[in-house]
Order: sequence, then structure tokens, then C-alpha cells
Amino acid sequence: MTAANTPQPIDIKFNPNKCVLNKDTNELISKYTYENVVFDENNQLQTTSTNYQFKVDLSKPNKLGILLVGLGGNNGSTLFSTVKCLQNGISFHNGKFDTTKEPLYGSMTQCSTIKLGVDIQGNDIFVPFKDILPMADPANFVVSGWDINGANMAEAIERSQVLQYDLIQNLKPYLKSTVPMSSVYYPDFIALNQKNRANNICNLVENPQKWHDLQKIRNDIKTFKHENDLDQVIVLWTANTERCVDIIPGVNDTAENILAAIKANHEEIAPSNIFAIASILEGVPYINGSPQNTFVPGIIELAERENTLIAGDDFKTGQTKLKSVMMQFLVDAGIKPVSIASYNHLGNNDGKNLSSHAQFRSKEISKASVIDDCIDSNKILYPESELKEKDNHVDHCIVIKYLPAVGDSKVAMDEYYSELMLGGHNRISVHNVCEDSLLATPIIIDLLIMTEFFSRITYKKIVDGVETSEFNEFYPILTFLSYWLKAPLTRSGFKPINSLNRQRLALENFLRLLIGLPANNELRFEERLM
Ligand code: NAI
Ligand code: DG6
Repeated sequence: MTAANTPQPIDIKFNPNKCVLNKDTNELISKYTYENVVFDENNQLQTTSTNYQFKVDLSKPNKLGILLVGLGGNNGSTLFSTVKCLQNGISFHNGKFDTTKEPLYGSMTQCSTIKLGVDIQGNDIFVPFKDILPMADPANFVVSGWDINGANMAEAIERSQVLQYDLIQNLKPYLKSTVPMSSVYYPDFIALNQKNRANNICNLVENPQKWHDLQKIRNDIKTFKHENDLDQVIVLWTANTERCVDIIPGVNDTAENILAAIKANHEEIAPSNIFAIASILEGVPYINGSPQNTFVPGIIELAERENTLIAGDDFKTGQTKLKSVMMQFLVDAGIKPVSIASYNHLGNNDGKNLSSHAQFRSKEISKASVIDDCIDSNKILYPESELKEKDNHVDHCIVIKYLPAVGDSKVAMDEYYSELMLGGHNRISVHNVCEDSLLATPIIIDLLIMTEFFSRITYKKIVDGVETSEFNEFYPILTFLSYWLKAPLTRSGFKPINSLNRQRLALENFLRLLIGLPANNELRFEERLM
């Protein structure tokens, strides 16, 4: 390609008609009118229009502190290694050639683009997602964390069998001096087959002092922040899937009760509850990458009280991500899926833990819920009639089997069986194989980058031209992150959105409004009207 036809990078600024840049504070304030269609109690259509101002602090962090629960696991050690690769420009022989600075394929923030508009000929203009507004750079992550296993990070990445041999050898000098901090282990919550792994724990297994454990985790967060001189820390759970806890009135139903239950050493307080509460009390965002119901009502209330961001549950990586696209495609095409059979087999430690029924059950629930919003969206395909109960659901089965031989290379097989017109049927089979942690790690990077980004945004409502308040922070449950999560935690009274395209549209349009651009549409009037 010659210099003359090399594409010029687009200089993204902002729309001056909608935005003001405050150079003193380095903040961008944009005006946005949120228009919606609301059906009132009498089912009458109303159009609504609400004016907002959004403020983005443009100062991205020089260093972003990341604390992973499960640092020594496959995802944890892969993320840690990825950051070391970025920071040290590590090259490796990948079978064909030496390569440095591999792009973070699979990361939406790092490797995808957003359509901004069209050029004067009407051709679409796309720009990198990460260039629209300043976002944290994964090369500037400072990563640490906890694990119930004491292997150092060189041993952990070798054990995981995720990365190629040559890369592991090149990485080892950068990994071997890091050992995870000791963690909280209450054996009842993860599979019994994980017992031998638990050699780096901070509590007495027979007689845990849960309030003491909470203080230890809070201190770890404080120390990490202080020793690394960090403005912001995010805690992310990528440890084993736990069994779900029972929701018990008086125990975990309110903020006050759950704190009291920790003091009383209640048996239904899981390690993930301790980490979530420690983070919330330290004012540190907490993300749940596993399916268990860590966010019991008492923890949600605590996050609301402390105004600390939380998000979950369960990374949406391969099979479920595709399902959230396939289901939307079929239903939006007017085709009626009647059954989905989803099989998985994998041979890593996650698979081993999930071979235990209670932990599998957590995963089964989160993997199954991903089709709910599509079913709800189409009453032609799934009528709400009790007489036709068999017609208004999809037979959906989830199977996960542990096959040690395949290691981290997870196999997922899905069959989508749908009804067509005039008694026809459509069977679509999908066979999906890849290193599980190489799908999960870029997603973890996106979750961390976007959590930090959203923590720099505030808003206020404008009514009749008058500002109603100071700038507010977002409601603590950060549902903008749903794109990356299988079973999005939502605000009480609202239903989760699972369809991948709808989740991405929300992110795209939100970024656009922050720089004063209208929501994206594909009307393409330049072409279609005379
Ligand atoms: P892994 O089993 O390799 O790693 C989990 C780590 O957590 C282990 O090192 C274990 O020792 C540690 N651990 C267990 N309990 C702990 C505690 N209380 N405190 C600190 N550390 C603890 O699993 P992997 O593959 O890294 O996955 C991690 C989690 O992410 C699992 O829950 C998995 O279901 C979930 N997940 C993984 C996805 C993937 O594609 N890899 C996608 C979606 C979710
Ligand atoms: C087997 O399904 C193990 C699980 O941990 C999955 O690998 C993980 O949840 C990813 O699931 P999915 O459905 O997003 O590929």
C-alpha cells in the first residue's frame, strides 16, 4: 500500500454543538435527550423525552490496580501472563514465526471498531472502540490477587496448559517471583475434588472466623492500593464456581443482616460473599465472573448504600455468547426454536470442579437463562396462553462433562431445533473448540477497562432547562457490562437483556452520546432517498 492510499487515522473529537470541554478539569460534558416510547397503565402509547448532561473525566489512570480472586487458576494466570507480555514485549515462536505484541484478539475494547458516521460519498467510517474516549491501557494494569493454592505464577501458567511451550519459557522469568496472597477457603462451597489444591489459606478450615477473614481481605486491598500507589483498584472473581447459597431471611437478605451473619460465622456465608463485601466496604468495584449467586439481596443493598459498582454474573465467552446471537437471529427471523441441546466437555480444573453436582447446578442456571429475553420478546412464536403451555417455551438442556485429556481446549456442541412453516423443521448444529481461557482473558480485560471507564462518568437530569442536582454516579449494578456476562445481574424490577446485539448497541450508543453524537441507525437515507 502506498503512502497516498494509506488510510488516515480518524481524529475523533466531539460534537461542539452538544459538548463542552473543560480544559481546567479535563472533563467533557455532553448534552443528550433520551427519547423513549412508554405504554401507560391503559396501554396508551406515549413518547417521552428527558434531557441529561453526562460528564466524563478524561484522565485515564496511569496505573490500574487489578486484584483477581483465583489468580493461580487458568484465567488468572493467563491474564497475569498477558499483562507481562504487553509490559515486556515478550516474543515467542508460535510454530511459524516469532511474534511480539500479539493483538488482544477477542477483546472488544482493544480489537473492535464502532461506526461513527459516513464520508461524503456515503461510505461508513469506523474507528477503534478504544479511541473514542480515553480508556485504561491493559499494559498499565498492576495485577495481583489471591488463590487457595500457593503455586507461583510460573508454576500456575505451566499447570494450566493454556499457552504454548515457547511462550511459557520466555515468560517464566517475569512470573516466578509472584505468589498469590493466601485466601479464604470454606470447603463446602466448591467441589470436594479441589481439597488438595487448598494449601494457601488464611482461615482455619474447621473453625473459620468469618469476620476476621473479611478484615484480612479488606487489609489486603488497602495494602495493595497503598504499596503500588494506585488511585483505583478493581476486584474480580475468577476463582472456582461455588455452589449457590440459600437466601435466608435474617441472614443475607439485608445489608445489616449479612454483616451480622458474618460476625456470627453463619454457614451460608461463602468466600465470594466475603470478597464482595470487602470490596464494597473498601469502595472498590467488584465483578463476579462465575455463576454463583454471590450478590444476595444483602450485598446488593450494601453496594447501594456504599455506592460501589458491582457487576455479574459469569463470563459470557463461547457457547453462550453464540447462543445469545443465534437465538436472537432465529427469533427475529420469525423462526421458532423449540429445543436447544448444549453439550460441553473440557479437561481443565474448571471442568473438574463442575463435575460436582452443586457447582454444575450454578453453571447450569446461568447458561440456561440466556434465552429468556428472546422468548419474552415474541408472543407470536411463544404465546402467553396457559392452554398452550407446551408451546411457549424452549426445551433447553445443558450438559457439562469433565474429560481430563482435552485440557483447557473446551469442546462445545449445540443443536438448535426449530419449527418452520407448513410443518417443516430446521436443525442447526454448531461445533466449537478453543482454549477456554484465551476466550475468557480478553473478556476479563474488557470488563476491567469498562468498569474503570464507567467509574469516571457522572450525569445529571435537566428539567425545563434547570439542573435538578449535582452530577450523580451510576446506579451501582453496572448492567452496561451485560455484553460480557452470561446471566446479567439487574436492578430489582428490571429484566436482564441477554441478546448480544442489543447489549452491544447500548454500549455503542452510550459512547456516541458522550461525544455528542446521535444514536446509530442504519436508515442510510443518503442512498435510499432521492
Ligand atoms: P481454574 O479452576 O483454573 O481456576 C480457579 C482458581 O481459583 C484455582 O486456582 C483455585 O485454586 C482458585 N480458588 C478456588 N477457590 C478460591 C478462593 N476461595 N479464593 C481464591 N482462590 C480460589 O478455573 P478457570 O478456568 O480459571 O475459571 C475460573 C472461573 O471462571 C470458574 O468459575 C469458571 O466457571 C469461570 N468461567 C470461566 C470461563 C472460561 O472461559 N474460562 C468462562 C466463564 C466463566
Ligand atoms: C463448561 O461449560 C465450563 C464453563 O466454565 C464454561 O467454559 C464457561 O462458563 C464458558 O461458557 P460459555 O457458555 O460462555 O462458552
